[in-house]
Amino acid sequence: MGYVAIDQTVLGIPRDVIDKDNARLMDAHLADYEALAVRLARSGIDIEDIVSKLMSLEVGLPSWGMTSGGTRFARFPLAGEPNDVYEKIEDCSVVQQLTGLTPRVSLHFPWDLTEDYVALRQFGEAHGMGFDAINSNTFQDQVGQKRSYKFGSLSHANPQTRQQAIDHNLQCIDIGRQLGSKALTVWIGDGSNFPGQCEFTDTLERYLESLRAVYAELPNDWRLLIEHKMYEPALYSTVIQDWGTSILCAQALGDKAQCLVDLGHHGPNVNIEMIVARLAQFGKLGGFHFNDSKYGDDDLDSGSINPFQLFLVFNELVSAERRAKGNYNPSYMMDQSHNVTDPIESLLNSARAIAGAYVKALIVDREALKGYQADNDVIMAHNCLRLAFETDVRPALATARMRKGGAIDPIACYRASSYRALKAETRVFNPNLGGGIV
Ligand SMILES: [Mn+2]
Repeated sequence: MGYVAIDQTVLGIPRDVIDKDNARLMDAHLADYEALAVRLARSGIDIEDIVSKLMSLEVGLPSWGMTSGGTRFARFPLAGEPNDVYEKIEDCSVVQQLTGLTPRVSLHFPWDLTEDYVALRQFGEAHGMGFDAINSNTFQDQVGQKRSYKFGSLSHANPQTRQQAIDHNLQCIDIGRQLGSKALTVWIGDGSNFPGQCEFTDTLERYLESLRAVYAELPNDWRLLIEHKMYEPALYSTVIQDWGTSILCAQALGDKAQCLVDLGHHGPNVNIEMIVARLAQFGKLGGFHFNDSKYGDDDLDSGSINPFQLFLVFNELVSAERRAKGNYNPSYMMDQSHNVTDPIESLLNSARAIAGAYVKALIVDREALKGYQADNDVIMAHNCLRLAFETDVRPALATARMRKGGAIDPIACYRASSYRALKAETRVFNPNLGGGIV
């Protein structure tokens, strides 16, 4: 597939807006960067190493997170929000322009259906955007669909409904091939609302049989990512409820099947960083959906509620990366959508939180930590993590962003560009007041 150069003239934020905003902040930024460099050098860390590692971090954007769409209850449409997959890619490209961290978008079908995927791919490339994992959707019915998913999809009792869900996943693979995707993420809403509604073993058997049919058609260089979720929309049981069932299915399917961890899809107080470690240890950590939650949702911006948890997750990811010695490539993606902020601003904040957690994990003194652990020096082992977590790494993040053409302060720069207000003048306002997403 030919390389399409990024077309500077189509990008959402004019270059001079970024340059002007960076110039405004530059003196303070350089002083802060120097102070952080000195601080890290005292611990034997070269800030340039950290910045260059950070510059290779890539996190996928959720197409479904580009509209002010989702709670379970209501939408409050935003003037200038995107109406179709092309406009979503324009907005993703703004996040990429300002952060340099998000060069791919993860599409969701049938929500993102369009006519010509070669054209879509070229449009993405011209905007500096590639395509991450394709998400299938068999958790809601579409207009004109023959069979309902009300009582399940890949695990449905009726083989024709299962086949319809299989066919949809195969269609997603076909679209993904045209876009240059390398993964299919399967999350199903299948489960039960009442004890007795489903037989646990039979439904999982049917799910596995269906997924085998999908797996058989997966290109060799693709991954099948199995996403678990403890509850919702099914409120008593879900078929793929936790990482245990997820890894069992991934093992049963084969090497190309791996587990995807969504931070919001666990019971309260579950030690998610430990799940990350376990899946990585057994080669089954395939992907990650970043978000945050206070109670039982999966929609808030990364790091907005529990930044320490995000850091601890990255601490395990960095550990796993070091242990894997080059054989480590989970897909990092964001999965968030609520309805009280401009989604671009929320994604900019999430990108910063994710990058910050990664850098903090990179500066953990792992050798010292191992020594403290060997000596059972609990306080110093814990403080070793705390020291990294409490370090203000924002100047390193800003430097990495700038070196990729982005902004010292992405949100200030975005606001200075009036991007959303300008889009409100040209995009159709669709007062779709329907329910949100799950
Ligand atoms: Mn997710």
